Amino acid sequence: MRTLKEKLYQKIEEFRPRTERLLNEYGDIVIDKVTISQAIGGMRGVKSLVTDISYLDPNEGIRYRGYTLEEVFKLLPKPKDAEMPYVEGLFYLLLTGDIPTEEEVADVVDEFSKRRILPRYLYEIIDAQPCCSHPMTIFSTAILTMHRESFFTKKYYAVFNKKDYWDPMYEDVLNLLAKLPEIATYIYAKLYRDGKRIQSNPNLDFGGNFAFMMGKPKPYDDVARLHFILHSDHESGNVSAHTGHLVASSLSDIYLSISAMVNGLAGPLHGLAAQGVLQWLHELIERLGGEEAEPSEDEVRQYVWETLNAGFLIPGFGHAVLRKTDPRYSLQRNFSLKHLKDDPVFRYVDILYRIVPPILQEQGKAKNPWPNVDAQSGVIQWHYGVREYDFYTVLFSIGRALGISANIIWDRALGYPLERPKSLTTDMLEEIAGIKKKPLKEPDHKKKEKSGE
Ligand code: NMX
Ligand code: MLT
Repeated sequence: MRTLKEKLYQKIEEFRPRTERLLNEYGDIVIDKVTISQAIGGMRGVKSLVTDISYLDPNEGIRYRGYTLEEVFKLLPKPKDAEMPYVEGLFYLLLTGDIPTEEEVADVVDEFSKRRILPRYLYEIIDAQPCCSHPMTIFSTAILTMHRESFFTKKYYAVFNKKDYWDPMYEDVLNLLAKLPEIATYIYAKLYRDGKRIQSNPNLDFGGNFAFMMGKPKPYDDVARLHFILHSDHESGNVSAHTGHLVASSLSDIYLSISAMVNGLAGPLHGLAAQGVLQWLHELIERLGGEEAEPSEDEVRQYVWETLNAGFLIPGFGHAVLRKTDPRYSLQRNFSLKHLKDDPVFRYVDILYRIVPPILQEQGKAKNPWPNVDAQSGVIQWHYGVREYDFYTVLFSIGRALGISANIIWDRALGYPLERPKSLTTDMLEEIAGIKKKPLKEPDHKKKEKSGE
């Protein structure tokens, strides 16, 4: 059996000529045009990034390496007695495009297990964070601090062949990913469990070990696997993926890049919405009489309108690309219907699922009125006793790091250059729009004549 790294090397060698040919023979072919509203409006829809790891169709949702999420969950190998597949198998798929065998997954499980131990200074860094720091800040800081461990950075300064950049990047990625569950659960123990940490179990897989360190019995191992796999990638244009890729494009190492990715995810319009949903839900539940109350749809409807009329967003709804219910939402909803149908908070989520889209349509602002991934993820965590919703985006980050790291290894393998788009001024846009004339520049010889030189 070839290891993941050997398989990846072969894939990279096979793939390189495709990128080289496109660049050398078809580099001038136009793929898109850019309008003024796109330039001002967050580059929505501008086709200017390349990734082969996932693709987001507005009406179908995400595919990883060409597979729909349903296929991914069906085809990837699962641990014994588990409902959800190995996270390690997902990482194998993202990196190579192949569904791994049981044996190939076992090899990656072993690789992660060997690399999971944290350097001592990380505990000190986490312990030294000031009171009330948000877990995302601590998570990002911890990852950033490990920059000193980077093989990529050390090798870069020892001068090596650009074609080999992916190799130390791969080593850094595996070292970092293996440690993320350890870092996250230590932060969780420190912030919410008086520092009472549960040591990891080296015999468990990524999801199983995470559940073990969180102190959660089955089926939380499957909850963790489902969560990490669902959040791993969403093509390249979202803030976290784009940030990770952008920072790595300056040949920053994986620690610098993933720390930056975490910071992008920590905004309320992006991953922090997972926390925002539960916060808002609890305000709603309190207002309507608590978890045991039987809320009417009309009462919930009124609350949604009040939120909108006060100028706030409905967290967990809308999307910059999707134009239908996020399939990641649907998969989590199916899991909830199976495992937590009678959970009082899920009952509210279920009502919102029905009533929010027509309200957003009636309001007429959001281009996509349907729920996104964040509208469902928190309630599952809440049900299994992870009730500190500040922590939810850390879980999102662990998943997202898998996809972005895979992308960054391929960025280095294909020699993607420094990212550097061009900016314009508002004057220039007005000139392009024809509403302002280009000021006539006085020729230099005229200026000299006037000044008598
Ligand atoms: N509630 C109220 N208004 C909304 C919502 C919503 N859920 N979604 C969009 N709008 C508004 C939006 O604020 C904008 O208003 P204005 O013209 O006054 O600025 C208008 O509708 C048009 O926005 P869109 O073009 O539909 O959305 P955009 O692509 O700019 O943003 C989101 C996409 C996801 C940022 C936006 O839908 C949103 O803020 N949703 C709530 C936050 C959320 O759930 N974020 C998580 C996204 C998924 N993730 O994990 O990253
Ligand atoms: C994501 O998973 O990154 C979000 O759905 C946001 C996006 O894709 O724009």
